[in-house]
Amino acid sequence: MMELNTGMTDRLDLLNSEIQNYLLDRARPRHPAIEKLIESMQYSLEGGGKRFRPLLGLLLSEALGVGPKRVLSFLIAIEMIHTYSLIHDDLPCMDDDDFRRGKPSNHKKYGEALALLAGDAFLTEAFYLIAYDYADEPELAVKLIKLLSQAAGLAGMVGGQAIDVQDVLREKSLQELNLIHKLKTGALIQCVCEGVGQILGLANERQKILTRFGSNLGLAFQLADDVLDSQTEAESGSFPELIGYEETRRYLAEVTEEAQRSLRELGLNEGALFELVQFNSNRNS
Ligand code: GRG
Repeated sequence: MMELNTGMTDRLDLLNSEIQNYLLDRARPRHPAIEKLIESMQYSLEGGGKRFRPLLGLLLSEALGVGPKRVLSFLIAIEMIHTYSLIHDDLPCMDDDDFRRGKPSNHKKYGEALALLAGDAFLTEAFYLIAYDYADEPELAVKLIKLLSQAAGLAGMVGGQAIDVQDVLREKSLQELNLIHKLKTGALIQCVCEGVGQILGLANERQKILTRFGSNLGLAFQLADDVLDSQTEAESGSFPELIGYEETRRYLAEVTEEAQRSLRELGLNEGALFELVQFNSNRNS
C-alpha cells in the first residue's frame, strides 16, 4: 500500500479544513440558536469518519491527472449527505443508536430536534454548495445536482433505507439484500465516481466504465463492512447472516476483482486508487 499511504495525511488535512471552513464561513443570520445548530453539525462532520467517499473522489481525480481544486466542492457535498444519513440513521425512530464512531451520537449530545435539523441542513447545504461553487459552469452544476439527488433520494439512499426499515421482520433474499445495499450504500459511492467523471469531462465510454466501477466498489464497501461487523456477531439482515461468512468473503473478492478490472480498462491499473480498492477488501474500520 505504498502509494496509498503517500500523501494521505495531506489529502485528509485538505478535506478536513475545507469541510470545517464551509460551515464557519457560511453566510447566515447571526443568532445563538443557529450557531448551536452549526456546532452540532461540526460535531458530526468532524467526528472521526474515514472520509472514504471524498478520498475516493480525490484519488480518482488524481489518477485521471487532475488536482483537487475542481472536484473538492462536489466531494464535500457528498460528505455532507453521508453525514446527514448517519445522523438520521442513529435517531430513535430509525436505528436508535446512542453511539457513533465511539462517541455519543448527535441526538444524544444535542437532542433529537437539533439532530434532525442538523441532518436536514446538511442535505440542503450540499446542494447549495454545488449550485454556488459550480455557478460559472451551469450545465455542469445541473448535471451534478441531478446525479446527487438521484443517488441520495428515492432512487438511491432514501429508497434503500425505506426498504430496509420496512423489511425488518421479514427474511430477505440475496437479490433483495443486494438491492438494499446498492441503493443505501452503493448509490452515493457510485455517484462520487460519476460526478468526478462529469467534472473532468470524460468521454461517454469511459464514463460508463466508471459507473460500473462505482457500482462494484459500492457493493464491495458494504460487503467489507458486513465482514468487519460479523467478526463480533453476524448482524441480522447482513450478507454473512444470509449466505455465511466464507461466502461473503468470496463475494467480496469477486466484486473487488470486478472493480479492479474496470480500473484496468481505464488504464488505471496501478497507484493509490487501485490500492484503495484492495485496501477496502481488507479494511479493519
Ligand atoms: C437515514 C436517509 C437515511 C439513510 C441512512 C447509509 C445509511 C442510510 C445508513 C447507515 C447504515 C449503515 C451502517 C450502513 C453500512 C455501510 C455504511 C454506509 C457505513 C457507514 O459509512 P462509513 O463507514 O462511515 O463510511 P464513517 O464513520 O467512516 O464516515
